[in-house]
Amino acid sequence: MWADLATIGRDADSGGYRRYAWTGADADCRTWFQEQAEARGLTCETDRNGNQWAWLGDPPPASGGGSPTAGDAVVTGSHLDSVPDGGAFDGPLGVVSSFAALDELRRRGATFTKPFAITNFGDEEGARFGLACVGSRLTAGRLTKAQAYELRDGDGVSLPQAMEAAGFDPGIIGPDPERLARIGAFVELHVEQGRALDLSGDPVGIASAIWPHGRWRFDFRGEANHAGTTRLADRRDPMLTYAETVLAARREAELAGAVATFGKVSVEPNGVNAIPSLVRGWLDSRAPEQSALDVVTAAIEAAAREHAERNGIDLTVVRESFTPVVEFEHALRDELGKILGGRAPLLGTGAGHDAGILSESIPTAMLFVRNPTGVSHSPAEYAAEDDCLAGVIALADVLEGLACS
Ligand code: HGY
Ligand code: MN
Ligand code: MN
Repeated sequence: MWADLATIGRDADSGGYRRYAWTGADADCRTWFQEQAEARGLTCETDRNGNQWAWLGDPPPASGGGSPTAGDAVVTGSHLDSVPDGGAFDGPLGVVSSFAALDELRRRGATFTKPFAITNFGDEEGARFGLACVGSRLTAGRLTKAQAYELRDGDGVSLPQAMEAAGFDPGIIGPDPERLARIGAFVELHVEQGRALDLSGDPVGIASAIWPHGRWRFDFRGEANHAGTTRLADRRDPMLTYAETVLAARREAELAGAVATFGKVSVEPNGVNAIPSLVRGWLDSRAPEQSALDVVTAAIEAAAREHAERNGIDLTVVRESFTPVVEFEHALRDELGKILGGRAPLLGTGAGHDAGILSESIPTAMLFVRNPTGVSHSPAEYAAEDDCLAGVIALADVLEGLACS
């Protein structure tokens, strides 16, 4: 299963993955998901927002099982899209482990007493359109159709245009409360994006919370000019203000106990011998509490405005994505702890997930699998096979405890 998926969307040079929403690689991942589902006799459907759901179907009445309207379905899954040159595990480990956990439950002869499904949520990384968790946000009603229609990729292609080109009808996107009302619990397994489990020596952990985090676009507008003939005193160079802002971001993050990253930048006209007219920088900032995140982002923007003022640069700042703090529901979190017999420590994370977005609508929980280096959003992302198998067994134990007799 893992090997079949591993070749999809992988860049030969970097070894990283480029599985962006509504592209060919995304379509190939969706085909892979459908094949895995159908090979297990699951009914695969794609919801109005492009998320894939593979249903085991309703348990036979004899088992006293619920029905899809009972609101007690147990769902597990994750996402298959990636950041640019992302690693093999972020997302796919959760989806592959879901299918493997079902195989394990069948090997155990477990009997489902609740409806069960495996999901692939679309566009979790927001690598193409800049907003994280588009598929789950739409379904949870945390992104409106109008807002989704405003999303553009770097080539100016809108989200609806991209969906249409991929054969999906963007006209039907929107909240899906009926679907969420069928679900009693959603559990997402994910590779840890940090080293807490490596430090504690545990193969599997349970999520306690997700830090509040967001993405802000800084547009620094200056004056294009000749790199060789323009006196320094006559320049309005936005690259200078951008650079000063990047340094300010690191300083303010250290002061606030937060993290701040300018990982993406675009320059116009992007010529070696031309002073830029426009530099766009995207800030990703996160903090353990909302108050710290507010402090650090306000301080970074204030520093940027001060430098812009001094350098004669026009600055606009737009918040493109934001996710408030997530405290996973204690009852489900503790149920997982009980099922795993205290073998899995609780840990927080600075990484966003679909389980975080859905947590406002339904009870959700997460399992983390040890990542020995903590590296993620990189081709170097890695998890040992033994730990991945421990994750599958833990997920099977959890699903058996939640959905089987
Ligand atoms: O950026 C994140 O936190 C997640 O990987 N989408
Ligand atoms: Mn990610
Ligand atoms: Mn992820």
